[in-house]
Amino acid sequence: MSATHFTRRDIGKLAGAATMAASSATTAGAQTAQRTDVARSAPRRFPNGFFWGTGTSSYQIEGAWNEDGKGPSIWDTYAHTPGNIKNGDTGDVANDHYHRYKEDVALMKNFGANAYRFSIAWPRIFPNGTGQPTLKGLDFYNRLVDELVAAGVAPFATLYHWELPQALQDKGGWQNRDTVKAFADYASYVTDKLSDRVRHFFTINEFRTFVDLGHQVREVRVAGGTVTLSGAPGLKLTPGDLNQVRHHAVLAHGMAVQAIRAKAKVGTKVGPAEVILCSVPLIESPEHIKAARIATREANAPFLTVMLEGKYTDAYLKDAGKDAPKFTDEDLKIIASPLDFVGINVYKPEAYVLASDEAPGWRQLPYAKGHPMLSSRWHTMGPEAMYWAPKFVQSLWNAKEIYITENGCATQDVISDDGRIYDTDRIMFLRAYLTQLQRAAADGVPVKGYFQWSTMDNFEWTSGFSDRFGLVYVDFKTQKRTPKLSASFFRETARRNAVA
Ligand code: PNW
Repeated sequence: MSATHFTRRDIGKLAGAATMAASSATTAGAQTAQRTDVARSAPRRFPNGFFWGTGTSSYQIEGAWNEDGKGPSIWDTYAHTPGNIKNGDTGDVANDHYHRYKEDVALMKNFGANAYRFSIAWPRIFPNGTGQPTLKGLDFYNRLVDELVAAGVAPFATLYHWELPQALQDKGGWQNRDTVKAFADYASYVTDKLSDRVRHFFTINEFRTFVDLGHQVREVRVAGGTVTLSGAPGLKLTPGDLNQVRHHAVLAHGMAVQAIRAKAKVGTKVGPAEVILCSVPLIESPEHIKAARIATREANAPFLTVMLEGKYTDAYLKDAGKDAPKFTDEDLKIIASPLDFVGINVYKPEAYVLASDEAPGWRQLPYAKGHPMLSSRWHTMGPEAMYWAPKFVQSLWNAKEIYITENGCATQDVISDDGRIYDTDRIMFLRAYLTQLQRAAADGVPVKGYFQWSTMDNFEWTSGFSDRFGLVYVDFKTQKRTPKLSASFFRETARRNAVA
């Protein structure tokens, strides 16, 4: 069988799903008949009630960058500045999701998702960051949420996926403590309007990424070396100023948690969605596991650790010295406001580590030159992170509920002669990571849901449209959406509530 000679039925057999198309007419009986063999092999099941979702963010898909009274964000400014984004791409139109959200919700329903993580663009609601809201901006999210609920897809909303209103950046952005209060006010307004239908709110997405990439640069270890990453607003602050921005970001999270609790309908849950820097023990023996756990706690000191412990670690403050953030005890109490869940984005290990006799007690290993990479230049393969990250969140901080708020990879998808996209690399990636997540769940780690990144190809920040993360292929010239083979894999996994 060559790749170009698959029939629809072959695909169904391969992926264990009837087909990925909405128009599929395969009967339930035929599906069961095909599946008896799979069910008896390793079931790799997830807990009952598990959420199977995909994720996106507003700037990456919505387009309509200046419609219906929306104010500019720092990403509009950054992407409009020549030289910042690969191929000069921008999110001005992106996936045109602002106008095509109904079609996109239908896609999610077709690939069997029962949850969707999206973000709300702050300057769509408050064009200047504070003051008068625009009702048309809010209305878009009202319609989106209604559409999701009608489709049986639970909405999970992120309040900040990096779109600071430019008007606030002009007043110092996250360097200015007033931004913290402005964020809490915006969170309060949105909760009041949406929490009758949105039961899960994420405060801020990837503190580490927007703070460090946007206000300095970040070096990431990859196979054979390191790469440097950057982002909006494109500043290069001193270490002391950077630490203060980090502090303001977690303070904004804490104040938003309190604002959401004050306004939310009964049963609304709230937590962060942070990209955890997870050290993975290269060898799974007690000494190396312990070293990796301590390393993970320290690496996350300015973000998850302070949110969950209510203090900066001694090592973080000592290392920072005179550059440590300025804060009060009251700040720390706010930052550590009790959470309903911890959301973590897991793409790769921060590093593989081994225990060491020398301080600080562990050694980060360089990635081997030939270590497998995914298409993004920062993306090293490391499925074990999907076991150890939730495991450490439980053992370090005793989290009651854990969500995997992002996991996925970019691929260099091509449309085959038969019109399909055979993203075998994405399926390999997802299966490897999900197998590790299931291992954590089987250990009793309280994972409640998993959000694949991303629902569809979209604007991948400084990489523009060149890194394709979707379960659904998007032709950005025509806006045509085509589910990839991985959408069938996702659908079968969600249907079975087990790794397919
Ligand atoms: C996340 N890294 O960014 C963001 O939350 C998404 O908006 C983005 O599209 C997605 O992951 C894919 O990049 C990351 O260097 C940026 O490890 C950098 C890293 C991880 C995630």
